[in-house]
Amino acid sequence: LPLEERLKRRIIDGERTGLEEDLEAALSGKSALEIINDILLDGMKTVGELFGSGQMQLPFVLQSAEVMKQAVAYLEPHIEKTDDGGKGRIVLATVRGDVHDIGKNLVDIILTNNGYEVVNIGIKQPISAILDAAEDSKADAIGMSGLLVKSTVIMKENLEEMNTRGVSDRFPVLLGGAALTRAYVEDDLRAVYQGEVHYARDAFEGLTLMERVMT
Ligand code: B1M
Repeated sequence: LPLEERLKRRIIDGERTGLEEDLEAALSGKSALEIINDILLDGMKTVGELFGSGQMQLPFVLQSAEVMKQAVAYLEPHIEKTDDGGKGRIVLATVRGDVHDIGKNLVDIILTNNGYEVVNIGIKQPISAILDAAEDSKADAIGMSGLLVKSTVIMKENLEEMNTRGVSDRFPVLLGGAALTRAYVEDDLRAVYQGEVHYARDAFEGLTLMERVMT
């Protein structure tokens, strides 16, 4: 198989032998971010389709996710960094009940490499833990990720809880994850939240939004 197809296949098959050699070879023609976006994420998309249609079982999805994480970890030092640190601080979490963290961790990498401080508190985080982290770190914004349909409901509940606690004017919120839609965030959730809430389709839009929130 040609290199790009082979890399995509490694994600789909959860095959890590020879992964680093292929990534190294790919780096001579593409940037690390291009490899992630154009090849690896395409592989994860196929995994999602195969799983969704019943052609792939969960343990294999997990293997694919592990190879994806390994590939991103290998590429991370090759991702372009800016020198200007301290542009702002964001708490990032995957919401309560949801374990998906590959997208959230990509957002972490992109923001960190572009001068933001990211307090990444992990997966399955209830709103109380997210708010504790935001208070403790004096965050400028809160980012929530979630891939399950039920996570979109939890995000709504979280925003309502933030209204109730009276912190909505202090914490602009960025939301992302495969089950969300722009319309749901910009129509439904904006009607709920008393502060600023934005939808990020991908990690790069997350960066653009963080830049906007900080100005
Ligand atoms: Co799960 N899973 N999974 N899964 N999984 C999905 C989400 C699913 C759509 C698959 C499917 O059916 N086709 C489906 C959800 C269906 C639904 O809710 N209606 C599903 C399911 C059902 C489940 C389980 C319930 C399965 C089960 O147990 N029977 C279970 C849930 C467990 C739980 O959460 N409680 C489960 C478990 C798992 C694994 C553990 C095996 C594994 C996750 C491993 C891990 O993350 N450490 C896994 C995986 C890998 C997937 C798919 C195949 C791939 C997800 C992924 O990593 N994509 C996924 C299929 C899909 O998404 N279509 C699926 C790559 C990643 C980079 O994309 O996270 O979307 P994503 O991030 C994007 C953007 O969304 C955005 O930026 C990224 C790109 O730049 N973004 C943000 C994300 N967060 C952001 C935050 C921001 C800004 C942008 O600012 C804050």
